[in-house]
Amino acid sequence: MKKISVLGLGYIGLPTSILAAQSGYKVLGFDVDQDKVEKINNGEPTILEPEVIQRLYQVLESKNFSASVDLHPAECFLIAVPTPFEETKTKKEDKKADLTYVFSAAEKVATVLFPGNLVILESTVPVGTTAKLAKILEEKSGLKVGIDFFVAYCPERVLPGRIFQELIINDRVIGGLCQRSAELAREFYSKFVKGHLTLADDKTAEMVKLVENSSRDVQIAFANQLDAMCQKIGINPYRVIELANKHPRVNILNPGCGVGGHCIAVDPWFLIETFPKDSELLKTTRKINDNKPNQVIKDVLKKIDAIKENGISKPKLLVLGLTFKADVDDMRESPALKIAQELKKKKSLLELAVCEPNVISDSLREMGFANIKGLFEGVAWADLVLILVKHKEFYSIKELDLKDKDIVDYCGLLHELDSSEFASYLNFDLTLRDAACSRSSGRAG
Ligand code: SAJ
Repeated sequence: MKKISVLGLGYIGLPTSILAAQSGYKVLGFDVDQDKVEKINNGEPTILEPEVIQRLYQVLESKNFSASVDLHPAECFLIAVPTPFEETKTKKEDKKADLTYVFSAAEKVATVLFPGNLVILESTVPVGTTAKLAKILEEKSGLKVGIDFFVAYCPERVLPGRIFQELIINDRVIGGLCQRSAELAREFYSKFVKGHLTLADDKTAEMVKLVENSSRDVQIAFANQLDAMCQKIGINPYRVIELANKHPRVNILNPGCGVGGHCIAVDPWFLIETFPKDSELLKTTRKINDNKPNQVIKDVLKKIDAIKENGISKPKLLVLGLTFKADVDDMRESPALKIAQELKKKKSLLELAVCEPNVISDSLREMGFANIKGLFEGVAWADLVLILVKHKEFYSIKELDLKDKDIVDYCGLLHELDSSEFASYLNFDLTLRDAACSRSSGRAG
């Protein structure tokens, strides 16, 4: 295999194209977006990710990679297009995968499919989609899968912010429609993946991807419920988790302000769609995690009321972090953003400022955040500090004078800063613990 075509030049397709090109393949990246294609060919990456600029420049220079809005024949086609929810479905329980992009990519590939070709699907999809994709390829090309051409499913597992590293080192599962399909896909990936490549069937690989993200969702929901329980009795949930995790077979995740991004909050729905009767736990999980931002808003408004009772007529609220998780610039589906936007509407109750070091101020202003502050200036200004995302920049909050500030921490930053011997002692000393709770709504530890 020498000539590869990658369909969809987004967060997965572009870095995968670049790595494949760096490992010696001739890669043609295909995308329907002319503007994106032009930018990429000019060396301007359309995703924000460490290493992408240098690597893109290198593969354009070596002429191993170029992007196009036309698809040409190749030996291997890799499909990495988005699979959002169907737009028409409005009811929460009705969320279904929209496979339009996957199937139109298959139709496109069928027009240039030749005997001996391999087609790999990487997009996250409901179980059974790879087989449907193979059917479309057969119908539109007149060729036979497993005889004339080969089809495999190989889900990605990368974390934004570490995409290149993880594309190289992570183990992967390859689900072939037949043994030969899986083996050919392994041959393709083995040129640039150092992690172990395990072969399976297509349905198993599809299930593995959905189960990975769903299990994380369930675990976060458990942490979020545990958080609610601890708040009710005034103990520190992060401390409880830290201590419980000292058990050799316990590994509880962290409570947060909600679950954002395009994966964890989406993929469980693809299982619910296929297995409506066997997914009670997943439905409950989605409900708990989706409701967490509302819970945060309620808590903050209570805190605002308490501050008002102490004589400040319009408390100043500083929100730390707006992205969907720490140290990324991605605000799509961000619970922190949702919380800040809702609180911004409460103009008669509070004055709001935001601090988000990963996003340029112009973008924040476009979203309607007029009051943008740096960490030091913002903390000095605020009566109440709401920590929603654990960005590395926020760790320097420890250098600031917080004694007259109210702080509500929804990501465990203060607990991390405080996990000294003294903080551990707090949990055994009720007087000290209560003092800590009154300063930080029981969250600082
Ligand atoms: N979160 C918590 N508590 C935690 C961990 C995460 O509240 O203990 C929240 C985050 O703040 C964020 C959301 O969950 O809002 C999701 O963040 P994440 O870091 O768990 O995951 P993603 O969406 O960035 O990436 C996930 C990863 N999947 C798993 O860890 C099982 C990644 O490996 C996948 O490649 C990616 O989904 C994907 O593309 O499917």
